[in-house]
Amino acid sequence: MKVAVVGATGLVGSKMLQVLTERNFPVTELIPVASEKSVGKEVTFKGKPYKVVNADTAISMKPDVALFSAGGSTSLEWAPKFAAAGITVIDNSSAWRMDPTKKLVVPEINGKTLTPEDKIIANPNCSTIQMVLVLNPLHEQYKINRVVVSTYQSVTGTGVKAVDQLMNERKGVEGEKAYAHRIDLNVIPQIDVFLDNGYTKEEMKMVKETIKIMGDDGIRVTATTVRIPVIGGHSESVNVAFDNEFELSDIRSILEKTPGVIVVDDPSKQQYPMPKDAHERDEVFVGRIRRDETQAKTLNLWIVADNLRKGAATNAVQIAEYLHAQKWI
Ligand code: 11C
Repeated sequence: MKVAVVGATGLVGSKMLQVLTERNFPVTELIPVASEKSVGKEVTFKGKPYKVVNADTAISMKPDVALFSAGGSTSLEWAPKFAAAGITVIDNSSAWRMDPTKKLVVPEINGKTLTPEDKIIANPNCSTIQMVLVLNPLHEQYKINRVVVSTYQSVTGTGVKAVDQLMNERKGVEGEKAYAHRIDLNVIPQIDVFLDNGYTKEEMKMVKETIKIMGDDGIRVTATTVRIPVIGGHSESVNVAFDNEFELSDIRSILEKTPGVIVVDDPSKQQYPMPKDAHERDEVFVGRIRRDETQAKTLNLWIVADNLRKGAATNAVQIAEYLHAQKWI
């Protein structure tokens, strides 16, 4: 299969190449695509060098599928052109997520809603993916009515410039800044831009994407998203109110049986999920499972995942795997 990766030189794009290799996706030819300033550079995939091309050239090379991670404006401009040429696009930007004509997919939850007619498929935001993977099986059993989430997000969610800012600050070296504030030895309660309602765009992504993926607008979500000086993954403190009563032991066993989720929850051994352990793993880790003692039918959870993997590249490749298994690509 010919696979184009649009934004191949970015953090998520490089992770897509790594995940395609690790999962043995049947790539016969890789088409790395990037902005004009990277055209002609080489990208190594499975030990072979591939020249970076621009989007026009990529379309003329007729890939079967294109994984996009080059930002919203590139997706808005180019995804329809790829789709019009018959190429299925799996888009990691926010450009198409809330478009009612496009599916927003976490394969384990709503992969089955896909059809061969879906030519632009949206990959959700990283902080949403890891939360819904854990919440969905609990919603099916107990019906969630409200979620209060606070995130602790890795600088890798911003990109290479933010990782450089953190490392430069740590070494005391001057350099380019990705954030308006110092990030090392600090916490920034702002991810993406502020909207008119006082929430950030990242917070509202968690609200709206959760409802769309889980297919239930009765789930009310309120979020505070925070950047912390960490690299391995995003962490989330999640308070979940259900319509129905639950037993903690049942919650644990539902989560233990959920594909892609690993329960790490042994307070007696100080075991709980942490970004350093989730780093470079495809699974979503959940722990600190306990009742909210202030309110009936309410649960507290701590959820951690590598935002570049299940939060981005792995989820996109899993969508491609699903399409391939259906023989649609
Ligand atoms: C962050 N969640 O950690 C963002 C990055 O809509 O795909 C991903 C943004 C998106 O900064």
